[in-house]
Amino acid sequence: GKVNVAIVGATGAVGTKILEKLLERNFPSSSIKLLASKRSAGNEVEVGGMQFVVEETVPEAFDGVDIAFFSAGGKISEMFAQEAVKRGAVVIDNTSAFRMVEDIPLVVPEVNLDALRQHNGIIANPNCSTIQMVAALEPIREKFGLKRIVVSTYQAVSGAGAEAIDELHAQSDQLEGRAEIEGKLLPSAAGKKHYPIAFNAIPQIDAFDASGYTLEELKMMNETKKIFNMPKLQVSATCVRLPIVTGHSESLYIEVDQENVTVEEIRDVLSHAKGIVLQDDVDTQTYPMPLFAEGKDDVFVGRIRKDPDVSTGFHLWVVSDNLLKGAALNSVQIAESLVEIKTSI
Ligand code: A2P
Ligand code: 11C
Repeated sequence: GKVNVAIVGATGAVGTKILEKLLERNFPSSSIKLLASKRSAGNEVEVGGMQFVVEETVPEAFDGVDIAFFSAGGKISEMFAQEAVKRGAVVIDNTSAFRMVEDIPLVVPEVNLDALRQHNGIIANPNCSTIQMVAALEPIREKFGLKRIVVSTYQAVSGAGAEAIDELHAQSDQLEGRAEIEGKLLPSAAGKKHYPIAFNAIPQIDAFDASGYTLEELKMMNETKKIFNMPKLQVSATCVRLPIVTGHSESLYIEVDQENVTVEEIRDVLSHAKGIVLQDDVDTQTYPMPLFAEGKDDVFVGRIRKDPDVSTGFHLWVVSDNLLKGAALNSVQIAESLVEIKTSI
């Protein structure tokens, strides 16, 4: 049967991409309802020659909905996700609201598709930085085992939403008087202090925890253990915001279980993995960059090197469009998998 879909946060940076991906991939929907705040209710949206009218997110909006994508922030998910489930929808939540709840699956289809088979109506989509990292590491983990990850990220502003994109553009337009550029939103909208992002690198994404890590860093650490189902995996993250519109980059140091693994063997497993594109040839200066990953579905991997000191250690550079595989595409792939599972039983 056909599926009635709703997108909560449909006017946002990720919501817009969810609609685009549903249409582009011919998702078997019979209707798509665009939901946002009261402010946008009544606005018309045109995508792929189709007209949509945005509606306010209210409990009754979920009547008759089969799959509801949520990407309007954790608070909205907390307010409406259970409501949507009560009215018969399966929720695919792109916020951090439910990711670490024990009986809620946290899914990257290439990694842990089986986790989808048992759910109570809510499925969580991981953080964008987590998704591209686990997608790149899964083929390596499967073949050689994985003991440790140390990751540093170089994250684009679109991860912080449409307003952060506007802020980067506005600050970039002030090239001349850069000393006076004033941050209003980043690094964390809810925080007390703001710094300019144009011409800067901010080593803070989201708020700080008592441990000294930021919430973004803790998400990467905790979500990775849950997705891999490896509570003992050693993971540490440093997350940095850069003046890039779209495309998160990550420098990964990993230690595998198996001894004597070669760079060639790692390249080989990655080159055969679905959704991964190897861009690794220093002779031709071929390596992933966010500018060229924007708008693409894949996770790009390059700069693969053996650590000079640790025999099981390797370094990699991983780049992906944070709004696509990091968010909208992964959510739509979860929905496609749900439809497939349902029709196969
Ligand atoms: P709106 O455009 O009406 O404010 P982003 O992640 O790019 O910042 O987008 C946030 C998304 O969440 C937007 O679609 C925004 O809609 C939506 N949103 C914000 N507040 C609410 C709310 N109270 N109810 C429903 N959606 C909301
Ligand atoms: C960023 N990764 O780039 C964050 C945004 O947990 O879904 C995603 C927040 C989340 O700012």
